Amino acid sequence: MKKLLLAVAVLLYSCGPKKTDAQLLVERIQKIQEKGYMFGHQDDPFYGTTWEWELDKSDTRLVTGDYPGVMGFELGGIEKDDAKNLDSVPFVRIHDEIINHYERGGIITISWHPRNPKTGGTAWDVTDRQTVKSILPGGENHDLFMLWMGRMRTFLTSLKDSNGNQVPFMLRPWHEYNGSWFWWGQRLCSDDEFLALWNMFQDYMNEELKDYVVWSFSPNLQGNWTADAFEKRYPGDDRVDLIGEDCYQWGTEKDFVTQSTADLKFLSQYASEHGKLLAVTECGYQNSPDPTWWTRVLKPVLDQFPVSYMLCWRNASTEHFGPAPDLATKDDFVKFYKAENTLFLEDIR
Ligand code: BMA
Repeated sequence: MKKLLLAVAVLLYSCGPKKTDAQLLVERIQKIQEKGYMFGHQDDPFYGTTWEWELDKSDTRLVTGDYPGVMGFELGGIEKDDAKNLDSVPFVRIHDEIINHYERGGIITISWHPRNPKTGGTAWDVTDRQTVKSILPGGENHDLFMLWMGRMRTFLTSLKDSNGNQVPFMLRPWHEYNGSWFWWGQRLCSDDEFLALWNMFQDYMNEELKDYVVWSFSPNLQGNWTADAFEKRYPGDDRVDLIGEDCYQWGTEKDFVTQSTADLKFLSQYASEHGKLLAVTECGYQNSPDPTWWTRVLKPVLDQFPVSYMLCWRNASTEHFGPAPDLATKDDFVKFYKAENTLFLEDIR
């Protein structure tokens, strides 16, 4: 009898729907978010303000002693089979650092700034308003773009940990679409074309990666969202796991605080009503001109909302956004790091 009960229990257990790695990642982020928000940094392991390409180095760790919870990686260039991405990072290195961060317990987010498939220019080439249309089914560049997406997918499916298991990650395509500086931007395609682009890309990636991708929908700072405006290019609840926004301070502190507070108010409400995660998918104040920006400007905005992570952009030789040991923002960043609700790698594993 005991054996029979056990067998029934095992059977019932194994019949229950098994959660995918993507669902488990969403649940992990939800749980983390109850404690605060993770700090993220783009290209953290590749270069900083005082070093380049060394192994096992990180500006975040040089300042705080810990790694970011989230690391962001960029795949622009993979579409052409380039050896290095558009920021000169070798794809083999990107591959290895994604796995390193995953294996140390961190979370990965991936962006893609593919070249303009119609003009051959960069992602920022906005000279042709037919680019999106031209890559949709029936368009003259559809086959080319299928090839580009194929190369992207081949890279993504090569992300296996040392046990041979696929690494789950957040994928954040077509970001800042509400601006008009990328070929997929607001004035470069219609709402229907944008949605068709999102769906085509997502469906293609999902053919092989459905169980491993947390889909991140990420407009740029808007300042005046309405549900109507937001929903025009929102792919739908069945297609999005996380709603985020790229929130940089480009102008005055007052504008940044007013606009990001307004947007996060709208987005947090939308995300909560639709059961989605919320994040600040990119942020920063270029070249760190304000030594107390982290705790005096950014933190009070973030603290008001259920943000799961914020990711500051890269520390390149041409521009930097994150913490670094040689910057006047260093002490303030340590203060930010020490706050209860800012979470780094050790806080999430
Ligand atoms: C932008 C800048 C560029 C970079 C691109 C992709 O915001 O940092 O220099 O090439 O992101 O990483």
